[in-house]
Amino acid sequence: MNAPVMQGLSLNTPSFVKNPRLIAWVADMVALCKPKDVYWCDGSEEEYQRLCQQLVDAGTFKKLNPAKRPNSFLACSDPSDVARVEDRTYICAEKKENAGPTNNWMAPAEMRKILESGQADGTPALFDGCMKGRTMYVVPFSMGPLGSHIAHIGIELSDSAYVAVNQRIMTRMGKAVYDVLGVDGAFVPCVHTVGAPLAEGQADVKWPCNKTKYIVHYPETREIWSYGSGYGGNALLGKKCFALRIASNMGRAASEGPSGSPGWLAEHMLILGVTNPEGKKYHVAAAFPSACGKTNFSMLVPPAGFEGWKVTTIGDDIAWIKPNADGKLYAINPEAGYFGVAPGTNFHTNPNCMASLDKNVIFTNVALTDDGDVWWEGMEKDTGGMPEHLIDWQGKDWTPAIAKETGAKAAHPNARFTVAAGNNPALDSQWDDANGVAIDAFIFGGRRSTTVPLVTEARNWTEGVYMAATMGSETTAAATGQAGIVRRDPFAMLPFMGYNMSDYFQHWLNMGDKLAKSGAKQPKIFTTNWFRKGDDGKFVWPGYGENMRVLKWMIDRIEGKVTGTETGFGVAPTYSEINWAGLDFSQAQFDSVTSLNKDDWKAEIALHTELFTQLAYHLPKELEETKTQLAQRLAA
Ligand code: SAT
Ligand code: MN
Repeated sequence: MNAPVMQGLSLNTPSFVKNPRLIAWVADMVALCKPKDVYWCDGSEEEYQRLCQQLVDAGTFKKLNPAKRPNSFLACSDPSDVARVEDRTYICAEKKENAGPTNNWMAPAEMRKILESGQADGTPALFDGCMKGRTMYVVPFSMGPLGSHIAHIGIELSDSAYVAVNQRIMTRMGKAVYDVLGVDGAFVPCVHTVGAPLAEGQADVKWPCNKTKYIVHYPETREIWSYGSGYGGNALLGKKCFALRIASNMGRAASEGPSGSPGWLAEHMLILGVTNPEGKKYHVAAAFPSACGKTNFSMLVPPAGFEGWKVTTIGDDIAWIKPNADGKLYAINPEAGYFGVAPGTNFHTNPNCMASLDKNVIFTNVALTDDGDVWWEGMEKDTGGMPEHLIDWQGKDWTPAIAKETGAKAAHPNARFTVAAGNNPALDSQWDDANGVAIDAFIFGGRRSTTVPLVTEARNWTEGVYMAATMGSETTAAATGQAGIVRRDPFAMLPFMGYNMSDYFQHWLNMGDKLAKSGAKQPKIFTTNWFRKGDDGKFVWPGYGENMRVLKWMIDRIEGKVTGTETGFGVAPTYSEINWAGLDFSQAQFDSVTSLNKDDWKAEIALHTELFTQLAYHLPKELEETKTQLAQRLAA
């Protein structure tokens, strides 16, 4: 194939790229972004090593001591670029109402002027020349097993080698994607720039980025444009941008044609397998907001008292879920790796995760030990003490004395690891199954220090959708902004919803209807809250592996072994229905995490009303009705 030549720059299109639409798009983006060259990633190990070495030479990566952490690297970002930027994230639907009241919106034509074509007052487009002096990496990736009927392809163009190497871990990235794409296959175009063009001879910095940031989605044309950040979900565009914001649009659109198809769901959910001592296996998908323990739950090690039980990981962050011909919902993990929160992870909270991190890892914004290894807050629980000296994530000296005096954290609270799923000792044998796994139950869990009980089961699908829709959660360090503020986070999707939230609730209700009509057993829907605090301000529920006790109660409900007890807010376990073997947890403690306080619930329902007022456009009437019933029950 002849390589098109743009402004004297050859695209160097490799012979394995055969898709004219892709080649034309890359040529257009080269003309706009004006990189110094174009590099087509093939996803090979040799390429990964070469790019990592390049990042080491540039000072972005530090190679960790191979005797401690083989083939692993530490990147420390610019202190201004440490988390997702929700206030800079846009859903540019043609109509504002289709982005809905929970998303930032701008008309696509206006946004295109800012990003691509320049504004009326002469302000140049942000992407015009944004990659000057840098290489444009062409990163082909599949979200989901290559060729799976549930999977989709994306191509990310990025001027960050950090993005290219992270994408190799986080997605099925490389040459084989082009075979699936073929001559006329579809892909989601994703353009990413750190927004830091280099003038001739200008020295680079370790973590280039721009204080102006735009994370932009065009749902109708299914494009992603990201400007100014190199961090996480802002830059690894397969993750939240594609697998949630764009994919949620794709899944709903699939339900709208004349085919009568129910479409599919793109959810902020882990997927786990749980096998009981008799060898019977169930699959659970669970939605919790960012940095609320999805990775830990998906890798859970059953505690003492649960001999013979096994939990295995299919995914830790995102699920694509589609009804099959048998009427059941099947889920795949569209990702191939974990981009998990490091602080708080240790051999007590998540031993499988710690084992996953012993080699082949990219760490971002953790601290460096004097012997060339990594450290983060929480590790002292494993070693029985703080290290004497570290280099913190900002490159400064850190000692316990400095920390005490200044409050300085060695690792940023949103510090992350990037690691391949294959490193996980608890990886489910079906994690890569192109058909996915049949889901038996959904869990929706917020982070609430009060009000919401440890666990309840929705009495029916609609009540489950209501519970998910009205979920509240305290904010975490995963997004910029103040942590610890309670906000409504429907389905843990608030920052990731690609269209109008109420239409999404409707899509879930429709999905439930279609499942019921097909005669299939609908998955049960549960809510959890691991985070209730006592009068002393401490968490009452021990969490982590002990969450197995709640998970087993759910399985017992599925198997009809326990009846639970009706409460104002769903069906809850009685104390005696939980297996307490190996844990000292009193009835009084149990009551304190399961009690429903009338005044708290009056205030809570008022917040649901506030949410429904905000979401009034297209709000399903079933949810209003469910609210009325719940309010009556909770007041009784
Ligand atoms: O969006 S990130 O990938 O940066 C992490 C998260 O918020 O879940
Ligand atoms: Mn997440």
